[in-house]
Amino acid sequence: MIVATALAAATPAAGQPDHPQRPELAQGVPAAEGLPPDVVEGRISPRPDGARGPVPIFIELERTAAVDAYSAARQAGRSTSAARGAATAAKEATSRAADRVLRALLTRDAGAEELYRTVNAVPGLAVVAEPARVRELVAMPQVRSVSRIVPKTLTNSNAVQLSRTLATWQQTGRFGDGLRIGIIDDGIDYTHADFGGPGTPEAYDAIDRTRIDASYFPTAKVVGGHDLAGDDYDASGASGPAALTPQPDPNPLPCGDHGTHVAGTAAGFGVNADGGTFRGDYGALDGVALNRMRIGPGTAPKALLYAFKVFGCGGSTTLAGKAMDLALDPNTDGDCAPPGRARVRVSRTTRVRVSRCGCPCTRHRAPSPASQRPAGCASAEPTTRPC
Ligand SMILES: [Ca+2]
Ligand SMILES: [Ca+2]
Repeated sequence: MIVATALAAATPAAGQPDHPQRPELAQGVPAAEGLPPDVVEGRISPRPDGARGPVPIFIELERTAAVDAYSAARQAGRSTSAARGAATAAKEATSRAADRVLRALLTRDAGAEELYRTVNAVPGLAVVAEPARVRELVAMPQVRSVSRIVPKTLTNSNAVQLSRTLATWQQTGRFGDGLRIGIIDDGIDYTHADFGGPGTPEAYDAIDRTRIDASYFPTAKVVGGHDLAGDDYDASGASGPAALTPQPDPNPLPCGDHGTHVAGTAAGFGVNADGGTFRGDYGALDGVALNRMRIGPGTAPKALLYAFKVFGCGGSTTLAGKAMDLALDPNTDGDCAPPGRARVRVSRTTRVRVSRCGCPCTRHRAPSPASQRPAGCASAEPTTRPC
């Protein structure tokens, strides 16, 4: 099993209405409003040509970036102090150029406003202005280029393109089949459509958070897990002394959506534009199809998930170590390899590889007794594949 931990502050509650047009759908991952495919594939910045303003525009300046000035000084054998001085001089030169360009812009467009300046990576000036007036500035020697600033939105539909996962799927035909991923976080909303659930707040709200309802959990995607914390748990002390004591239960349904987002990024099926679970061929997807999806697939969409809930509904946790221990044997039957293939890193130097047939994991080269081997395991399996 691959164990993913993401111990960050929990984000707003799952199960809340998530889309103005589809209030009946549950939220867990931000809705997808993908970038145009040509922008993603070719890194093409839309030009200000044809845009009607005022719009946000970045004016790249014909000056030296501070980081380049610093690096050049160091490579020339100058001291760090001298390099800092070179960087400072570069910043000041950029600022003077920005002042001059901004004054020129304001004489053409009195309503133009400065958004910010950049000096370290790319010397530039960001403004909100009429595009036609900004284009006139390219005649100035201080201006290298102008380009529209593309507003960014919270989305994940392009993630598998930007990470080249889509190309890998198409080249290898592998989608995470046979892998299991343990999510150590604030739980996984297994009712979410990204995991094949109903995808409605009603389903989320109907569940007793302290017990297992077999009609909802485990699922074909979220195949196991445990709530090590209980909803009232908070290790920070801010919620009072009673909250310091975990109240474990078998149901890892989360209060927030952090673990759900992490799980979706790892192994979510993806959600179609109509809110339904994507059941198609991942290898046949392209940028256009991904952009149409409400939630893009995870990078290993056919992997299975385990939810190890270590947070309450707020605060902090000290239970991650317990979760990592449990991840080796989620169903606590002493067999650390559920059927399938698993790989667990248990220390910096020891890698445990468990055979595909699910033979008992052993830390030694001695063969496992036949009585401990699941039916179908080759008798020599543990000896030829020591943990
Ligand atoms: Ca619970
Ligand atoms: Ca087990």
